[in-house]
Amino acid sequence: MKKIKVLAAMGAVMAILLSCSPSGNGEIVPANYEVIPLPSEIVTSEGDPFILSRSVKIIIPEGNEKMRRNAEFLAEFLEISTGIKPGISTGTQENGAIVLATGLQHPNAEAYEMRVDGKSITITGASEAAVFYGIQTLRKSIPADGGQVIFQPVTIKDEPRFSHRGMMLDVARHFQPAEFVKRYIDILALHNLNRFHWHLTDDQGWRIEIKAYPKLTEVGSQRKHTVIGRNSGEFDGKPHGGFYTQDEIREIVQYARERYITVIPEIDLPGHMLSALAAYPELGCTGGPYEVEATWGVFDDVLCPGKEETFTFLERVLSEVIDLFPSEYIHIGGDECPKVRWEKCPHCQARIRELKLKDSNGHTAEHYLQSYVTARIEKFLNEKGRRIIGWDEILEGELAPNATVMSWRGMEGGIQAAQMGHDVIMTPTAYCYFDYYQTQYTDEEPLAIGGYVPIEKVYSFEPAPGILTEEQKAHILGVQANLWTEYIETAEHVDYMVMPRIAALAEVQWVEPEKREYEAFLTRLPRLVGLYDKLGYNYAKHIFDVQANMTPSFETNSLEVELSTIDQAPIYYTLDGSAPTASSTRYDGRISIRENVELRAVAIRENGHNSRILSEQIKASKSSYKPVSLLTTADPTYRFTGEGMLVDGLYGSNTNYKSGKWIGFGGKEVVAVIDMLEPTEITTAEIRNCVVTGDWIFDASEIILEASSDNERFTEVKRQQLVDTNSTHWSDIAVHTLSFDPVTARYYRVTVKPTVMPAWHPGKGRKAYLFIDEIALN
Ligand code: NAG
Repeated sequence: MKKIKVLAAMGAVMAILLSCSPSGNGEIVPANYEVIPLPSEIVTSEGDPFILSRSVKIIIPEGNEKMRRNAEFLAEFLEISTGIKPGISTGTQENGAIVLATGLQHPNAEAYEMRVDGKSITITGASEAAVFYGIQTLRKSIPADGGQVIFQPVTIKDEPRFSHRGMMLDVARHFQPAEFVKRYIDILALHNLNRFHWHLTDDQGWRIEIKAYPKLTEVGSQRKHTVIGRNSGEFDGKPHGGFYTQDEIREIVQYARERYITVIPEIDLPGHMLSALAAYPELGCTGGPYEVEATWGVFDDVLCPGKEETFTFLERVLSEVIDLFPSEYIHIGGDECPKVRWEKCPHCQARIRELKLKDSNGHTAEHYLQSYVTARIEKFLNEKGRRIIGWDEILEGELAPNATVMSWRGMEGGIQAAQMGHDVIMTPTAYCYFDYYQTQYTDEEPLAIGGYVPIEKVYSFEPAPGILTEEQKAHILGVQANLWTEYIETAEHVDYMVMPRIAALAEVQWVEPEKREYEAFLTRLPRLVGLYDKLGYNYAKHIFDVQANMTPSFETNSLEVELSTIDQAPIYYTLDGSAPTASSTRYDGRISIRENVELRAVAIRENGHNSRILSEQIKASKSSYKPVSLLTTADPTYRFTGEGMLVDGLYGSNTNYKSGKWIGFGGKEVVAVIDMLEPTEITTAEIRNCVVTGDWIFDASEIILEASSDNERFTEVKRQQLVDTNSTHWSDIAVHTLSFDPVTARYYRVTVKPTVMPAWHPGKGRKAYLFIDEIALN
């Protein structure tokens, strides 16, 4: 691909430009075709550029409504960015026109070509949808802040990698009005997404009008209040509710369709159904009473599949759903359905006997009962010409014959389903959960569910893992990200969680992996961000922050710190905790740290868009930056950068155990040996555990410190037993300091043992996870 060159012909066209410049300032701004998502092929050439003048027209084929709408979109987009609103006409090509056409012969219906020469811009698509993507490319190639745009001659050939390019929105936890949903669809369209997964029902609210069951919205769409924070036990005292009428839904489906986005509705069943149970308690195993849930989590009361009326209910609801949504796919949820009620329910047990369901292959009869529900609903929908998507729990028991699996708890479900010949949509939490934090500095963030999915992580996602054969990979229909809204109430907050991570998602969905390069993506991003500004979107600004790459070096025995910004803005820093300013030390290479310091850094920009201040407290101990080896292995998901994290002098500041500061071990002891390089006297050992018992992460049960001069024979220095006296869930950072008479040795071995989970906990009798951030010997 050739880089765009500054045109030699620029001077020659200057005079014409000045006369037709909309802003009158005559500033010439060349279009840049390297937009997000990056087109497959961009070949620029020499020659006269195309000049966007006030007289420009958009020409479309006659009698094609979709193409007329495409032209209207283009006219509107051009007006937003340049102030020029082209007229639209049908017929043959004229000089100075933008020509939109279908008829491109291409196996991919979403493929388009865009050609620019001195006379015209032509976008030819394999379908109207494809033309729309060409329009988006054209629109995004124009700088958002106006000026006189000139287009260098180019031939762009472009097609998406995946056919399912989705984004989910949960309107159950927090309802959003129809206008909001349309705005969300606009954001998807800007990024070339083509599937809007609409999570319409959940424990905390039923949001879709169903004529056959009016109480679903009368009762199920309203909750009396909402818990404050993360299930604090205190409530806000404000009723919350809302739903979409069928007319509104039709309008939204049409709005999305005009933007070539298919709306996939989700009715989450048989779990996450408390809002429906509150309205129709007879559909639950116990008969209720139930309430629309006001806290977050997974709840034991679910639909009763022992009763035939549950199926009548589901079929009637789904019949109305399919009348409203033309999508071939209907999402039927299937996630997080506890089986405790079914185990005790006479109706469910009778159904289990009737169907001769048995515990087998590691699944209980009740898991097979959920498979029965899924298969029965699938059959119902298949007969109506529709197909189902379910969360990866539908693999537990027996997978319904034609189901598509949405893999969220990792990639494994998706891999397994693809290997079984089923279609898959990848949406693993570690890359695709946009309700997770996007920075490690969570103290300054709006409250989120936890987790850590920075934009770089999203960008690094490869949805078709190498262990699949080519044939199996063909079952990966695509990728989507999910926005669950337990902690997200406003449009501004939605914007903030979605953008710019959706830009990274868009490239994962559209661009072939060999063309995906994070550094290059970052150079494209500021121009898209310019458009966000223009459109009034409240995107997250972390990308403009100072990035710190901090690695303990066992060669220099120091913490090597590298600072950077995406736009190479100058960075200034201090090490004494004072606020950095333009008169502080300017960063010009790596910083080596061996002592206790507070690093603070800021990027200063001419346009005033300075970064937020990065602050890192570095607490060096005698063991910091000394070679450490782990004799047990960390959990692959929570290993992050590995054993060096134990001696990097960096501490997790809160109980967000996915922040990359904590290293996690699954139900096994941690054994680490630190080589102090020379005999070193110590009198204390401090070990910190992150505890979140709700996530099966407990404090240690025992810590043992041993010393050795040869790394072979160790003698015990200190052993400390820890007893957890809590009888309910808790989360905190537990700090353990072992003190002892001075001991001198070169090698120290630290063993941290996990707890066996207590009787009050669902994981009782099993060994808990252990998370540690540092071993400090002093
Ligand atoms: C999961 C739940 C969802 C919740 C979300 C928060 C799925 C399929 N299920 O526990 O209801 O809102 O995580 O990240 O994601």
